[in-house]
Amino acid sequence: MNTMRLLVALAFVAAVAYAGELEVESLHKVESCDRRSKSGDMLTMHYTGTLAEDGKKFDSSVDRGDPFTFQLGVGQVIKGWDQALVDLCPGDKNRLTIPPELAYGDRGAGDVIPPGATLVFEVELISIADAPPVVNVFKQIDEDSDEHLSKEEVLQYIKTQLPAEELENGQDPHKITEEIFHHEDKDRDGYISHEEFSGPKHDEL
Ligand SMILES: [Ca+2]
Repeated sequence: MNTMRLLVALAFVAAVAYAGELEVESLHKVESCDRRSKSGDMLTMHYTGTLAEDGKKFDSSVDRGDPFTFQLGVGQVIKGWDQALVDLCPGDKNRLTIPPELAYGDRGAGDVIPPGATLVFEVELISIADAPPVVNVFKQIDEDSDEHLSKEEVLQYIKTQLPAEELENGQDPHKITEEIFHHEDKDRDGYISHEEFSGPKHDEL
C-alpha cells in the first residue's frame, strides 16, 4: 500500500479530528439527483485514506486509478463508511473523520493502520447501482420441487455451472457431487434437505 505523506490536508485534519465521533464535512455537494445512496445499494467510489495523527496516506483508489465498488450497509466496509455514505448524490465529495471504534479499532490493520487510529477519508461517490438479486440456489437445483436435492439434481446443476474448459481440464462433476454430498447430506440419507443445504436458499423478501 501507498504510504506517501499527504501534506495538503494535515492542518485541517488536526482541526476537525476529535475522539469518538464520526464527522462528515462536505467538499462538494451536488444540488439534486435522481437517486441518493441508501443501504443495500452498490456504490462505486473514489477514496483516499489518511491517518488523522500524521496525515500519512495509507490507501487511495485515486492513485490506483481504479474506483472501488461495494455494497452499502452490509458490513463489507468499515462501520464509519456504512454510516457516512448514505443519502449522497453521485458527484458528492465528503471528508470523513472516522474514530477507531467505527474503523479498525484497537487492532488496527496490517502494517499501515496502527491500533486505535482515527482515519480520514476523502470520498467521492461516482455512481449508484442496484445490488444483484440474491439467487435461491436451492430452488434452482431442486428440479422437481420436492424440497430435497437428489444426487442426480446436484449433478445436473454442476454440469450446467462448470465451464467447458474446466471439464476439459479434468474437473469431474461426479466427484464434485460426491464432495458436496459429503459436506451437505448430514444425515446421510442420500438427499440434501432444505434444512441441510448451506448455500443460498431463500427468495428475497
Ligand atoms: Ca439428507
